[in-house]
Amino acid sequence: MTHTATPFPDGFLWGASTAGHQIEGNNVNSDWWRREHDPAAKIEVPSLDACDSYHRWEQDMDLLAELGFTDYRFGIEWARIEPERGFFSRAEIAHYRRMVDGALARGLRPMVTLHHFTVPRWFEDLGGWTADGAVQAFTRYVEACAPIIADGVRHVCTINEPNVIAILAAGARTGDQPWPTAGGTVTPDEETTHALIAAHRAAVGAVRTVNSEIKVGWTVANQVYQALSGAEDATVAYTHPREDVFIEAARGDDFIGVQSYTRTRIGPDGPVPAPADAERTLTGWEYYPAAVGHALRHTADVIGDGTPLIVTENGIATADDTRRIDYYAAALDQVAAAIEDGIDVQGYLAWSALDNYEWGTYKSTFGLIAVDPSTFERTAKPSAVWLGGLGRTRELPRTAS
Ligand code: IFM
Repeated sequence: MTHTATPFPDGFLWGASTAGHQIEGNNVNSDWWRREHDPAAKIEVPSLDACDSYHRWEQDMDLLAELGFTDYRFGIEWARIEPERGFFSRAEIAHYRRMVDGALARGLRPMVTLHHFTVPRWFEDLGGWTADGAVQAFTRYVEACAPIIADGVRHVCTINEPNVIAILAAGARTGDQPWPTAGGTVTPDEETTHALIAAHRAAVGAVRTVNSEIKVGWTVANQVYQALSGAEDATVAYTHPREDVFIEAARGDDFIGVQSYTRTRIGPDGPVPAPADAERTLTGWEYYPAAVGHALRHTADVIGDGTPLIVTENGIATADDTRRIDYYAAALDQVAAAIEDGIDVQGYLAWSALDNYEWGTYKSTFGLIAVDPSTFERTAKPSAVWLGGLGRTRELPRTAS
């Protein structure tokens, strides 16, 4: 499809996403930091300094704004804000408030994620999401974040990829599959699923109490489950606990975040590998930029109540930046087509702003901006210039092959 005029409506969010633990460095009080240093967890490399964005967030925001992006999604770390149960750090709250003000000063609209996979060690020690009082603990943390989000923050994401969290919880119990790469077969832990839904609902209420103008929602990982012939019913059954139950739980929110990277084909017995000749990215996933279009349509279908959608993550891990541009061009074509078909898509935020810590490795480079691991020097890649430039024109320059 060729798009001549801009398909993107006024106010459309154009940005890049990050997560605290993946870029800040030294998130020492978190469960992930502990796991990274536990030999039994068999994590390839620890995050250590990551991109040192805890200290260099101004450079990151300068770059994104200069490139043409108008929106920046970043996470705040519960483990920093509440280092011990019930003790809240005013200094860390002030730190994240400075980030919000810093984004606004640069013309970047901040989208804040309250929880992106990492929890304080004390929360894990209490038993995590399924422990008594977990939902209340999360809600108290959200309430403590009021000074960060009360003014100037348009969008708040409560919990990132709850479906992945529930899959990881199930995997941790069985010792299975440390990371739910596309094609993984672990069924999300049901108790964790219920706890996360309750935590989300409570957090939505808490955020609305802070400021009823904030748009609040959560961000769901979409694996784009595609039925092979004869496996239609099996695919519906497979998809529901892994994805749809989390989309349904977003009904009535102000938006739902849609996050997709690749597809997963389902046969009568479950996931089948990508075709042998498929191009694969650095994560091993099939190169499949059409994923975002499928994810948007599936989400709109399942939620069914017209809740606005925002692409809160989409991207590719590759060392070939030309291929990254191809991926984004083809993906944006899909986003434009969904909008033209009447789906209410209100923004597109690429994953990720920076080459960052991909949960155990630095090899899977998703970034628009390269980060030198020793000096932390940032270098915008051609894809960043290209995608940021679209933030100014809002016109798709070409249709990718
Ligand atoms: O890096 C992750 C992110 O933390 C959550 N969504 C998927 C990304 C790529 O794997």
